Amino acid sequence: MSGGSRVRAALRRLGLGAVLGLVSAVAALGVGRLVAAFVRPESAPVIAVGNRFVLLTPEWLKDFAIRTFGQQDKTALLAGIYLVLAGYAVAVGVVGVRRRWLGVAGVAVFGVVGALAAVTGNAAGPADGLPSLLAALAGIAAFLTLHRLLRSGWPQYRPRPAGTVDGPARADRRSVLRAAGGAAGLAVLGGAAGAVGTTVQDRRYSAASSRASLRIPAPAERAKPIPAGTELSVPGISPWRTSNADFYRVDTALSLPQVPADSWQLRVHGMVDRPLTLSYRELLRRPLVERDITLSCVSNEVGGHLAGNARWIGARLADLLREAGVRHGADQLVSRSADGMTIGTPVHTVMDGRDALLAVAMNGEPLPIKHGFPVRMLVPGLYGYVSACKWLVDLELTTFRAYDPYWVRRKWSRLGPVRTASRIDTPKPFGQVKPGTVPVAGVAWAQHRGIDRVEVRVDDGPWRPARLARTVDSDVWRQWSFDWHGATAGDHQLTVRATDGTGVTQPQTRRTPFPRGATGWHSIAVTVAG
Ligand SMILES: Nc1nc2c(c(=O)[nH]1)N[C@H]1C(S)=C(S)[C@@H](COP(=O)(O)O)O[C@H]1N2
Ligand SMILES: [Mo]
Repeated sequence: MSGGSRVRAALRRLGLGAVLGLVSAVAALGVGRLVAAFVRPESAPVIAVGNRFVLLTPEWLKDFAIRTFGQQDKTALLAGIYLVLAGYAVAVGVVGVRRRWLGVAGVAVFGVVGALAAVTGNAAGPADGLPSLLAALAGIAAFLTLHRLLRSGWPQYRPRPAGTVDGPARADRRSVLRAAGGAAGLAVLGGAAGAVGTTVQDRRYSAASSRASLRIPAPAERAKPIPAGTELSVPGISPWRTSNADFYRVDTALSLPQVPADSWQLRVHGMVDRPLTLSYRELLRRPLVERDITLSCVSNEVGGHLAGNARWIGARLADLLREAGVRHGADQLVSRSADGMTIGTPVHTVMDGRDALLAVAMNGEPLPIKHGFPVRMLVPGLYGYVSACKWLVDLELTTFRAYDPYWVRRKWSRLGPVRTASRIDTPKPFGQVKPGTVPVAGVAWAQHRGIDRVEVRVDDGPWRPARLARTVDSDVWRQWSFDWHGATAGDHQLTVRATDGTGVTQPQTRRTPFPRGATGWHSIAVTVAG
């Protein structure tokens, strides 16, 4: 064979292999999705592998993903999985063009990996392996079908008796058309299976209709009135109340747990005198309170946006625990979610009179699905990872000695009181401002201790007090503003620091979010126009 024809042969094999592999993959994934719709959405091969990946991801990689992709980290992970899968499919196809059994083995390996990921996932059962296994069978069937068509179109890939060499590499037109038609047909079939699966899954699993048909009763106790002057009108400052659309989202769920309200149950058990089970109706019949509470994430970097303030409606958690009768010695409340998350909260923070809630509404609507529908926990003053379990289904009274929840097993701190934080919202980092008086403003939070003072510093100048907005109570963040007078042309640095209600000022020392929350002052560079 000449050099040119060898390259052509290699390219042809690559092309045919890619079609063979990718079409088999589409068939497999489509069937996997379809079967998963009848088992459990989390059992679909790609979702199962993704969830497994999230569970196994070391903290540094997760940190990198959140820093690089931010709130898009899940999209990035799924895109990564699809890319790897596509590469694998092409490789299996290219090898499989010549060696059929290797192609079959390649698809089988995909099925086994998917099935293993699925059955070892959170809250998984043996049936979770089914979608991946049936997906692999469909992939193998597609592979063999297309393989036969390809071999009749391209005779050079037919098995040859030992000792013979490649015959003339002429593809006959009719067989080539048949092969192309077969590939297109199989891809369409796979895509259709996937589409039907998605539709069925939305019907069978979506909590959207349950959420849409709900009415949250008026709370027995309204939120405290918001004093005039709580919200400042400086352009560019974070709104005092964060809309549901803008509220940050942090969780490990690749596919959102779908828990219809009428099938929701909460079990309260463990170190209690009277274990109990609560339905959603029973929960709504309890006296509901409405509260403004700021929630923030331990993974928030200095100056970051993983914090928000919302108006919640919920039942008091302390009352419920009192009814169950917390036994002496129970110091950890472990909450579990429908997707198998475990979160550990110090019992005394729930019982000490603060507004620890089983929340059902957020900013005037039933909890959005991504924020934990139908019920989530909230404990003012604690980071979300030790308090704010979404899609809550189980509460167990236990001890810190007896049990390490999800994040603690990943070496995050057992206790997660929020650290005092302050952020400059305006001007924007590296922004351009006009000389003269520059409005500087932002928010500061130290939930349950409150914010007593915010100070701003220009370059290495003295700390000057910012104006503090009024506040409802210590569980919500506080807006602040500062007029920077006499801003002169050139590059400058603005720095903010806050002092909490106990008189402690934010330390300058920069610490990473891991393992107990970031510290340090938020500082931005701005240019004053000449
Ligand atoms: N089920 C479940 N609940 C969860 C989490 C999670 O991963 N799964 N993450 C927690 C973390 S780390 C935070 S900061 C808050 C974020 O709540 P939000 O997404 O409503 O802002 O949810 C908490 N509750
Ligand atoms: Mo978090």
